[in-house]
Amino acid sequence: MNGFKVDADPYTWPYDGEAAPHRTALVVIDMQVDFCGEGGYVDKMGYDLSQTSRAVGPIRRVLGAARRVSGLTVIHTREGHRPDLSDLPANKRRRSAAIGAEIGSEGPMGRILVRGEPGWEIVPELSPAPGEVVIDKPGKGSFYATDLDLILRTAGITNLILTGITTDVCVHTTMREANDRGYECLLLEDCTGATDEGNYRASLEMIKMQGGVFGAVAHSDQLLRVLDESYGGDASWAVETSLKGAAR
Ligand code: C5J
Repeated sequence: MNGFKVDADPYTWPYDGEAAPHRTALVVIDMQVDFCGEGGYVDKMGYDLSQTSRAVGPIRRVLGAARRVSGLTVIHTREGHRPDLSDLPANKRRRSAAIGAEIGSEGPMGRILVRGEPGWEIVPELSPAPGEVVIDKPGKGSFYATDLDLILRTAGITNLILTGITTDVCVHTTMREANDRGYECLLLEDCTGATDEGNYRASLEMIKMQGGVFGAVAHSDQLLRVLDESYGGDASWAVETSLKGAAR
């Protein structure tokens, strides 16, 4: 199958010409109730949920398109800790307590950031489909203390299209980790959000400096358009949905 390239900033992605679907993964980072739903961790900390939940619709459209491209891998991640909190560093616990949302404490969506609790679940709109990879991670980066790198290398994946929340924390950490490991990364700017608008904007700028120090940034419309052009009708329903209704 032919590859595709995306009109991105500061360069046409990927750097080496075309992304073949079988060498590419869409990574959806931490789209959990705890980060974008009522009663979750971010809500308990008092941040504006609309800043993170705004990514749900655009990611849904991209997921729909990606699932129709044969050979393209979809990966979801979830941040969370074991119920006995044995994988929760003391400083992380202390900081969460300081802002009134102690990890492991009871909240409206169950124990905050604990695996298996309602708040830890991925929001229903973006539920993993059967066969999609789900990575459980105790930290901010998706590579730390997980088998993500092993899974990607075993599958021969070299290109990562990143989406998810939050832009300045788990998404940026993952992009930096991936970049250092040689993965070619593209972040979809409307498929991510931070708890602070200034941090969101700064995060995008940081990626693009120095010729794309961590990779490239594009709007999801650019990707949807190119998937439609490259793979025919497979992704066209998503393009139509996006271009007609996109709330940005
Ligand atoms: C945070 C994340 N912000 N998924 N986690 O604590 O970005």
